Amino acid sequence: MNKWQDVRDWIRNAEELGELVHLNGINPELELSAIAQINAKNNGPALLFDKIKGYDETKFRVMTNSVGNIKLFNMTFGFDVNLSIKETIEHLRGMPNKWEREAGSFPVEYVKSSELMQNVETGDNVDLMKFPTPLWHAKDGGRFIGTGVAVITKDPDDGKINVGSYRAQLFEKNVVGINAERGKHGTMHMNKYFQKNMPMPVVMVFGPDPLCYILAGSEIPAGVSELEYQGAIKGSPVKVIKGKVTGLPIPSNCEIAIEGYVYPDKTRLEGPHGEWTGYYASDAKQKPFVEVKSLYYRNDAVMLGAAMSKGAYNDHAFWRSIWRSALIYDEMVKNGIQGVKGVYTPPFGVGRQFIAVSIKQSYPGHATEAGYLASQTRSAAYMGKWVVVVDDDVDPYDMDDVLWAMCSRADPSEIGIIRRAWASGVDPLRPKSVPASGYTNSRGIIFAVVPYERIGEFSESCTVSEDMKKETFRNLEKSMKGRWKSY
Ligand SMILES: Cc1cc2nc3c(=O)[nH]c(=O)nc-3n(C[C@H](O)[C@H](O)[C@H](O)COP(=O)(O)O)c2cc1C
Ligand SMILES: [Mn+2]
Repeated sequence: MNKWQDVRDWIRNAEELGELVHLNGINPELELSAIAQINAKNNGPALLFDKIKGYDETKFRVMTNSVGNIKLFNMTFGFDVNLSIKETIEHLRGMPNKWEREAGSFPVEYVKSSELMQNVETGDNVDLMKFPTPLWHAKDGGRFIGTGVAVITKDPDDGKINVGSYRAQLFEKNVVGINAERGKHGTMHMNKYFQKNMPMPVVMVFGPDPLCYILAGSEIPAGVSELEYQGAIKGSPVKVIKGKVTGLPIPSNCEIAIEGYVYPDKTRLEGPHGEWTGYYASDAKQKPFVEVKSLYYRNDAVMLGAAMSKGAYNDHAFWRSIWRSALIYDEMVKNGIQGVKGVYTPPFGVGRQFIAVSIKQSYPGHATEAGYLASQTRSAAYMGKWVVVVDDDVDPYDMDDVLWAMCSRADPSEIGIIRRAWASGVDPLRPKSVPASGYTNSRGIIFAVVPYERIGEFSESCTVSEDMKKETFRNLEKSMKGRWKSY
């Protein structure tokens, strides 16, 4: 159960935890993004940019790094905030399946009004330029108002609601971009409307609560509404307001939302925007966009921002890493892999491109089965790159340990290769001559395990024993004046 109900509550909770820092006078052009990126890399606190340079007369704010460390992750999900990364992943296992099953029992609850309606603008009066919208990267094609964004659409055939995070460029006071890639649920909806030659109604939430942001940015299966899924996590339905223009549900606890339409015959030049791979993946392209018909915002509204960058500098690298580790772990166990001791896909791979799997080997071929399967689980299949299989004496949550195992137990000539796997056009390795629609990539499976037939005769590790490490750490931690972070 969450203790917080809306973004303001969430901020208070984060403050009580000592996990929120207020910053004033920051320039929204590049400086804000630089701070957010460095803070992400440091697993820092949530940042609330209160008085933003050039917007002094307004009280609008931007929050970044909302779920960039384990305390904030656990607070956001309503878990015990003292769980470690390993404990959180183990605690989380099984829950996504349960939430998925239960989502249907938590239909949204319609409410008549909320603080979101404190300010309403419609038609020509809609003006998104009032908000301090950051310039995230030096070579971005413009400012992006939708980064920590939740985009709500409805399947025109079965009426199912989807929430996805698709970036939105700020074009004009009432025109924003929508960049949903192929295969995304929002794109599937859009294609259906366009085939019927109908405009697609859309809601964009620029200040969702951090859990809504996580779910919008997570691959929840098609047909499961992320709003109902959030209800299952909370144990109570998400409250929504029925949009006056589109009839779509708008989370009542959010800070800024718009309603509008995307038209089948209209496009604009969108991008480029620095991506999660750490590159400007593509040039500016003609894409559909949203004509905004109404704008709603709370007084002193908080926009939720998310800086895209390389590896661990990404806003979403941390939470995606935890979330996906648990999903892959579950799928491996469900697929019958025995003796799995841990699965971790660390922030530097943005929860996609590097997976460490620890197993207790119990038969020849066990490591091969675990490594190949981990790479092709549903949760890891898209845009993966490396899987490293380690033995159960190696800590998969500690990259020093994983790399040590690679250095000492992996034989590079034994690396497994999977070809023609599910990739994305944003992969910087895609040659320009290959269209995004036809692009696949390959995977490397590194077996950093003692070869099964050599277990028992392989050199023994001379490292101090776990028990003695633990005891020594406990005895001397204080004398070391905080310089010893772990054992
Ligand atoms: C901060 C952030 C930004 C994202 N930007 C985009 C984007 O611009 N386009 C896109 O297709 N996916 C983007 N994603 C990934 C999608 O949100 C993710 O694949 C999600 O599952 C989409 O929802 P859906 O599965 O309901 O389509 C982003 C994710 C995050 C966390
Ligand atoms: Mn979805």
